[in-house]
Amino acid sequence: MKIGITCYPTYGGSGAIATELGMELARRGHQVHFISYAQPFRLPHFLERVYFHEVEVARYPLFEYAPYDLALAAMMHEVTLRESLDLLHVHYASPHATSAWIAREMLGENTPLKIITTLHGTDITLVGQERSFLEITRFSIKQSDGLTAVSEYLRDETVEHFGVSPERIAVIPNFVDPTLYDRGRYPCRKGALTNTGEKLGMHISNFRPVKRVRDVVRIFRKIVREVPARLVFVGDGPDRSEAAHEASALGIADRVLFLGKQDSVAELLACADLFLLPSESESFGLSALEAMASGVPVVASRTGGLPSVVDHGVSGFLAEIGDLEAMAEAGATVLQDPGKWKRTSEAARAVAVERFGVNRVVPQYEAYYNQILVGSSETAARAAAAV
Ligand code: GMT
Repeated sequence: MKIGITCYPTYGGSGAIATELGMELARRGHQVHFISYAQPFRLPHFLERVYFHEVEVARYPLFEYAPYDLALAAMMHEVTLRESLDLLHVHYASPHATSAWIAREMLGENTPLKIITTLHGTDITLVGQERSFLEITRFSIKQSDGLTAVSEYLRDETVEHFGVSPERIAVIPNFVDPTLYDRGRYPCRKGALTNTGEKLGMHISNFRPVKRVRDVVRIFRKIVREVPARLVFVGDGPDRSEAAHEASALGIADRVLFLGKQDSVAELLACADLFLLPSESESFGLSALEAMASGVPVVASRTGGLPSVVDHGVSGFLAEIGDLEAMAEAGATVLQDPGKWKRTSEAARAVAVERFGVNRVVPQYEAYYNQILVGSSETAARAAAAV
């Protein structure tokens, strides 16, 4: 198959999973064309059957806002014609589903192009529901030939707020490569991050308000009263300085390290003893899954799609949003009890491999694509579920 993939190329779960998917599809013999304004951050420079098409937006003094959506549509149209793409798979509805629709309109009936939109999170729960975006998001996702959502929670939100019938949306979860996210694979350089005998807590995100990074610091402050530990933040974003400020205000700045954006996430997770994700909302929580594959017990909010990833008390711990006491207690308890830590770590890894392993999930996308090319989104959703 010849597949075009559009995603946000920057640090974030939707871009990460879109890129991992493209690379895996190429490994399975498909030809994959990434179309975006920059090279996706997880894409290495050369891979067989993988191509990158950079969208450049013309600047003109008249434009206060350069029309990226149109430039993207024009590039989708051009690449489809030149490379004879079978389908375009766009990740995150706005504006990608709209640009894909424009490209398909431009192509006309003589060049049939199927569009699949994967809904990831705030494209449905936040951005898409803003008044100015609601109608165009509704229109664009309904125009897609296929729709997938990364969790049942997100499918239900889409049905409720956008009036799409549930049968049209296939739930295909995010996935992880357990050979890459494997704490046994990397020599642990914990000494570079902690002192002897200290546990290592970790948080990885794009530091947007929805991640509640101040809560991460507050939870850690409670944990560190009971367990000698350090906290490592990986990533960057608008609330990074808030987290740093909170650490200073709580008198634990010397125990908190900010590494900024890092490429070697799997290697860092291999050193972690605990992963904290106290988000306000999370349609899935890819970073939690990557931590679990690395055998790291996760403490997270009971929100959105997280309960479908973390089984409370078995492969991690969940508490209500903002219940810092419960999250800290769960974290401190598992760090202090080696038997419980080992059981949780092993269960987390097992769930990641068995339920969300790349070889289990990517065939669901392939089955879905095949059905979209010949049938409807309803039959495609059933085909994906049958894999
Ligand atoms: O929706 C977003 O906020 C952006 C998106 C991203 O690009 O990071 O995150 C969403 O998609 C991820 C990948 O499917 C999920 O793991 C995240 O849970 C989800 N974020 C939210 O729902 C807040």
